[in-house]
Amino acid sequence: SLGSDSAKAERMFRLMDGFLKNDSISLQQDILRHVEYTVARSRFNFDDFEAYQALAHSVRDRLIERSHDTQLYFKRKDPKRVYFLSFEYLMGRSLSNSVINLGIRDQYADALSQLGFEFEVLAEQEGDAALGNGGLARLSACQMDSMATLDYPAWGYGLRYEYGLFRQVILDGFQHEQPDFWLNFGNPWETERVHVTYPVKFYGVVEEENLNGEKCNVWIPGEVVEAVAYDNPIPGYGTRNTITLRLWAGKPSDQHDMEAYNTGDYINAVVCRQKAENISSVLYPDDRSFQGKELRLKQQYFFVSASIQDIIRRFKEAHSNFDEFPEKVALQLNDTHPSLAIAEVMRVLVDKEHLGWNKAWDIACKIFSFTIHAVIAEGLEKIPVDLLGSLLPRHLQIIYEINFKFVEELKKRIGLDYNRLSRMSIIEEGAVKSIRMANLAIVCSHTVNGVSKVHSELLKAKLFKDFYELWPQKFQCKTNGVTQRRWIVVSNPSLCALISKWLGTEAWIRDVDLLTGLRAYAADPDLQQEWMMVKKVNKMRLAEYIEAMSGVKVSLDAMFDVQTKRIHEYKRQLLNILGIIHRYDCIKNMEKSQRSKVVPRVCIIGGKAAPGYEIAKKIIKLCHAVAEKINNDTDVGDLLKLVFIPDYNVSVAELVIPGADLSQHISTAGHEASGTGSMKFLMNGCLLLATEDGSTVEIVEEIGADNLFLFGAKIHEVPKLREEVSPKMPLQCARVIRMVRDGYFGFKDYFESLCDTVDGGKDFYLLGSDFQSYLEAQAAADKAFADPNKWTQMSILSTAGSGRFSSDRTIRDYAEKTWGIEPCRFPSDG
Ligand code: OAK
Repeated sequence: SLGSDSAKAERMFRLMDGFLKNDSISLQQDILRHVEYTVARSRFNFDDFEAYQALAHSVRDRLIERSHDTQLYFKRKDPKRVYFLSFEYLMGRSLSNSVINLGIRDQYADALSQLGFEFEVLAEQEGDAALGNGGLARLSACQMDSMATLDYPAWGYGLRYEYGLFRQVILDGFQHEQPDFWLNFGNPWETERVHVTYPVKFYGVVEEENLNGEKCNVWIPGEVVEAVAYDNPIPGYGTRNTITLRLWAGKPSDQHDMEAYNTGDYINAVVCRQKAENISSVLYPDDRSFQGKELRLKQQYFFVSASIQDIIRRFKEAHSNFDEFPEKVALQLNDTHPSLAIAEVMRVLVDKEHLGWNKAWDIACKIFSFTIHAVIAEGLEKIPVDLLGSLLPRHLQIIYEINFKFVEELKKRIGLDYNRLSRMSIIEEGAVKSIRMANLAIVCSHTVNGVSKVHSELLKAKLFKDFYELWPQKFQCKTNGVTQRRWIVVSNPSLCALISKWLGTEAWIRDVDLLTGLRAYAADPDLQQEWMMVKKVNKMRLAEYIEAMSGVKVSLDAMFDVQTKRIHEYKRQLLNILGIIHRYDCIKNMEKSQRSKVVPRVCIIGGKAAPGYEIAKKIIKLCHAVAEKINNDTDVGDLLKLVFIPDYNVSVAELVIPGADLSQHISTAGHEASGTGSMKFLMNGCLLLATEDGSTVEIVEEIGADNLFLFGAKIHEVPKLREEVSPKMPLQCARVIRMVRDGYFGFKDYFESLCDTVDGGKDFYLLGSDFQSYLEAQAAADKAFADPNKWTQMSILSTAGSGRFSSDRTIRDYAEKTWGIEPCRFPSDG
């Protein structure tokens, strides 16, 4: 007999021969075993993709071991946990990142080469997990990596979209969207937890019932959908801790369907079951403009309800008294998208746990924190009351109740200032009565964070001024950061090795402040020489990719000037293109003898436009039309090339960023909440050409204004410039716009409305007034590039100053100042 539990465990451990081993033979055996039994191919005959699948499964086995250890350890220690609720995650590929964080990349590379495969080639087989749009979503992914690495007891929650962000296909220079059915070939990283499912209710009515003499609300739903958990392991670097990103998928609920079957309409009942899966089927591709769509609201509640049920179940496993809830649980709202969680927590505590309103509210106010990633009021989510009332009738009542109590309290504090009361109310009156999700989040959260210093100040001075005056202590700043594991170690192995060599340690991979140690060698000719070599190799890799994608051959001696990010008017890709036209025009009009003085450039632009964003799509087309003209002009040759990189995503970014000499972050001041792309370029020793917006202001503090190229109006100057009745259009800007209007690049009529945004009298994004200063910054960049040693020194100083922009710093700050959690490290270095 097996006897006691520990004897049982001991025997099982022996039967499995301990943990998986990481020597070369064991890894080879594991990979072949997965070829034969998981992928079900013969181990004598399998291709690169099948080899990748087998490899991924063998890595997954190791991740699962660690994630079991971590969860058991958390369970035993029962620390306060943070639950990170985000509607979007841009994870990209997982293979390289996982083996690097597990510390067994070289062992795998060796094992594969013994089998006749190359690690890098197999890693290329993996598709991106693109369950998000842009900055906010990639930030969530970076922060998960930091939470795991810093041993925080954290969980990520999100939605398992079957279709991620659309694939961008360019036809004749126009963007077309194609579905990204990323699960087509299976997803080796996830584990479906068939037993971790929760019913999620929708529609129906609320009835008052009498429970032991007390009135109580009972929600009788009209539809129930089951949420099933898919767990994705997130390994930390230099630790055994492996945390979990739990994504929910929709699944038909048997409970609800019984009735349909009983009515005899079998076929219809089966067809209806399919509807459940639709909830998690597709990611909305608009990253800013908000539309009050029912499916979107359904997605939000579905994800929130399943997550809250899961969190409460875990709490109840170890505790019976909800007074302890705030000591054990922190809930982080990543923007307003998950803020229905507030109403849901209240519903569960009041209607199901019968805690009473005041006690429930007291608990809710202690657990929620909220981070906002937007700058302008128009982008904030507003849910029409009618929509919410029909989909979630009980939640609407709860939000009304929260608002009623809040407004009553407010009246006591500020008196009957009706304008202010109506601005602060969670309910917006008007043609379409709606719920202001940001107001709901602020009222309940103990902390409201901005994502850069200037953004946090803007929130206090503008967007949430009224709330700041009421609750100044709630408002904090957590400047964004990115993970150096993904953005240097995985994507730029040569730079990684060079940094470790000169610092004499790899410790910077966990302790990124050590990068400042590079400052001492910034002028060292040997380091500079090696640094340039690394950049050259990365430029070569990028040049090959550009040629393969666009057929354009580019010179490695040229400055690679990159602007890759979502296409938005405020990000001003149009300013970049107008600047390129100006450069082209100058070269064309130059004496031939002068041309040798021109610093050659390869201008690279990439990014997706939201499918319904017409102006952004025109910017993409203009880029292609200009590229067509320039790249085929023999007068210009290698002095200027323009390429658009299609379908920009995380894995393309990993290739582009290390190969960039210069990158542009040129939003109209006051529009970019933070910007995180700039941080990735900075880490990779790329010089920035930027406006003083978002986190650039802090980058300047770190590396000094001499080490980047700043230009343009400052935040406080923008309102005044906008007020000018007819904005000044400098001659040079007017001239390039005229070229577009005159059809120099074709598509005359099509570009008309695009030109109007600049010279049509409004120029809201101030391209005209910033144009001159933009050209000056570009000229300064040319001048610096012409002196390779100077440039390389600036490049080294950029990397050396990038430590503050690691998500490790951001996450430590959140843990200490917002969530009140501590590391909980599995006691082994394994
Ligand atoms: C997406 C959807 C709704 C609201 C905001 C976003 C978003 O992606 N915002 C971006 O978040 C990044 C991370 O904080 C910031 O760096 C960007 O400036 C901001 O635009």
